[in-house]
Amino acid sequence: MVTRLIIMSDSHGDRTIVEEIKKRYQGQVDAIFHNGDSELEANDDLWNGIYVVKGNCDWAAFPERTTLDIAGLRIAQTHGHLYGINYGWTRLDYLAEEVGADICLYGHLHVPAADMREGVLFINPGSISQPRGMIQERLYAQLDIYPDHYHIEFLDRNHQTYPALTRDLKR
Ligand SMILES: [Mn+2]
Repeated sequence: MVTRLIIMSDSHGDRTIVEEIKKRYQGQVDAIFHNGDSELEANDDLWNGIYVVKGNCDWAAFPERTTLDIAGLRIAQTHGHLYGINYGWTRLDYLAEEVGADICLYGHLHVPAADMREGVLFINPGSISQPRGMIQERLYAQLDIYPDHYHIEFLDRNHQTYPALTRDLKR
């Protein structure tokens, strides 16, 4: 059995794409995540079925981080600004260690990334609305969890894979 997670972030007021991704995947995957900076209300029905955290641009009362156990793995989720991700890994590494995370989901940088660090998989899905840096594509991430490895793809707003970013990482 493969466990599949859908991860998005930094939609910055673009409610339509969040709703579209939710409609596409709800009931089809094991969990859907939004890593903050939605700039939407916390009581929006949209969030039923999405794990969401608070970004630096959010005013609504989202949690600053979540922890979720799924398929025998512990997933930590936070936007990243409170853990200094602009400046390095130290504090996010410490969060992952503190909560015993196998997977740590974050955002904030608007740059897609998948990194295995000290046995923890860190995923930034990039921004679904406002990309920054070298890859000027609006993206979200799909993580497939196999018994021995992770398969990560990043998809664009037309749900097409951005092949250069596809990764297989040993668990
Ligand atoms: Mn942002």
